Amino acid sequence: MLLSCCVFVSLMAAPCLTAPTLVPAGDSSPSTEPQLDVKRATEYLQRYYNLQEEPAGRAKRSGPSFASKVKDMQMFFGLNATGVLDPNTRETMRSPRCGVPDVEEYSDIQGTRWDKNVISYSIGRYTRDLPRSAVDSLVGSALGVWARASGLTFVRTRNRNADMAVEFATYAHGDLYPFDGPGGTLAHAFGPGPGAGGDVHFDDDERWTAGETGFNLFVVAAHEFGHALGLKHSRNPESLMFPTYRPFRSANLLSREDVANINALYSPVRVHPNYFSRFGRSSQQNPVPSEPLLPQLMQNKCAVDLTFDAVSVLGDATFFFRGRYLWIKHNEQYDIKEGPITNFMPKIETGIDAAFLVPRRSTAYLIHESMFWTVKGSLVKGKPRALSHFGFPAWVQDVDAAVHIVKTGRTLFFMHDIYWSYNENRRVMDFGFPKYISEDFPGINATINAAVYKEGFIYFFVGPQVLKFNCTQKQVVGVERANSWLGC
Ligand SMILES: *[C@@H]1O[C@H](CO)[C@@H](O)[C@H](O)[C@H]1NC(C)=O
Ligand SMILES: *[C@@H]1O[C@H](CO)[C@@H](O)[C@H](O)[C@H]1NC(C)=O
Ligand SMILES: *[C@@H]1O[C@H](CO)[C@@H](O)[C@H](O)[C@H]1NC(C)=O
Ligand SMILES: [Ca+2]
Ligand SMILES: [Zn+2]
Ligand SMILES: [Zn+2]
Repeated sequence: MLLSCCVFVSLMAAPCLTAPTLVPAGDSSPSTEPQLDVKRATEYLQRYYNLQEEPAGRAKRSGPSFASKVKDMQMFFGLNATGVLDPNTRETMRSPRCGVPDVEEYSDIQGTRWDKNVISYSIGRYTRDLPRSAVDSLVGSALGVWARASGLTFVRTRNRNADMAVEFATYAHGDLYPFDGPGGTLAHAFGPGPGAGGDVHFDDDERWTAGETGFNLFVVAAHEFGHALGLKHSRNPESLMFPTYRPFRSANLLSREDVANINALYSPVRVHPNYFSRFGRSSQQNPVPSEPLLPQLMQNKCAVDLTFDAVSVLGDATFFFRGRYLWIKHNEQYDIKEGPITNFMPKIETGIDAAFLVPRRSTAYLIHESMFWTVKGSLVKGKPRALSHFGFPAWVQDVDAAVHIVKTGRTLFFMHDIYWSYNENRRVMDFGFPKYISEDFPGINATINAAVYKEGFIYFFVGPQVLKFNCTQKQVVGVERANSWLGC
């Protein structure tokens, strides 16, 4: 596992902590350097510049390889490549920085990336420096920096097997890279991969803050997540991926170089959706035929395995969509109207994947792939609009189901095993989404075809079944056949 340790390390301890050696200004001769500086410089170069340990018993640490590694380091930081520990070099070595090496052996991992665009993360052990909610929010914001630049989507999970497990730890903490107490290494991260891959560790001996004192968790986390996504250190001091810690950055954090590098790994424009849900691909119970069912084809609403694509209340009736066919059941009447969708809504010549009603606006929304129609009463208004209107990442080009929860003013959009929450009052996606469906709706563990909210319950149409879900109890409280809703 490759450690992308972005430890903002000052190998020389931060000045306020210890100042064991006064470095004589202007002294740049290796033979007169204080021993402590040489020792620390050696550790620094071993850690970040692949300086090999000298054979045991050799006291001098100033062979040609030492000098050439000093030069490597000086070139990385844009210093004069003198090969000696001049004051600028020592000062740079003292700067808090990321623990991930600057040179690699890493060249062979160039291009290491996640082979998916939905990446899960978990937050394990927290720090006591900040309230948990603040840690959650700063970590979420740090991921948002990369989500905006890359089109990647990050989903929080309580599962320990998350792709990127975040935790705070001190000294030895179960990997080969023990932390070093206050100062020095601030955090480190592993590049994409199974197991420890993608994991991010913060040194809890640092003082983590949300502001300008101590170390700003948002900034350090954003840098570490860069490594967890596969990025290496940059020589550009303007870049977030520069190895040393700098608290003040522009609002966006990312330099043009950072954006170019993440885009080189993950195309920001969706070309092929590459989403593998935890349900597995076989759980798609109702694949939409590429050439939809013939509209004129009568459907047997009482077939045992009948499934729906979308179900929504519209006005005083409930609409059931399947392919290009529609059943309409009036709340107060026994008879059911049915026929091709175009019979009722001439503008809609496709199937409907998801539908929801916002009663406050007396408006329903009918979604087909990446477009949606707005329906008032039973009248389709204007032209279809892009699903991205709701604030989805670019790769989301369809949803499985949607439901509006009157009580909270939220619309939930379900896709495979994740869901988003949209605030209809503020008309923005809620922070912290998407989330895994199974974590908030235990018992719903297969692709949701359709969902309806009625009298405090969400009814999930999953294949030929309807699961009645009590949101307070957070559990399925009943199961019925989907077409029992059509009186079968
Ligand atoms: C590099 O060396 C030149 C000449 O010795 C000096 O003027 C300059 O300040 C040095 N630059 C750095 C970054 O140390
Ligand atoms: C869903 O969960 C139930 C009970 O937890 C289980 O019996 C069923 O096999 C699961 N279905 C899938 C598709 O995982
Ligand atoms: C859901 O369950 C809770 C707790 O059992 C109960 O108080 C509540 O009435 C149920 N919700 C609905 C809408 O019935
Ligand atoms: Ca440290
Ligand atoms: Zn780093
Ligand atoms: Zn670690």
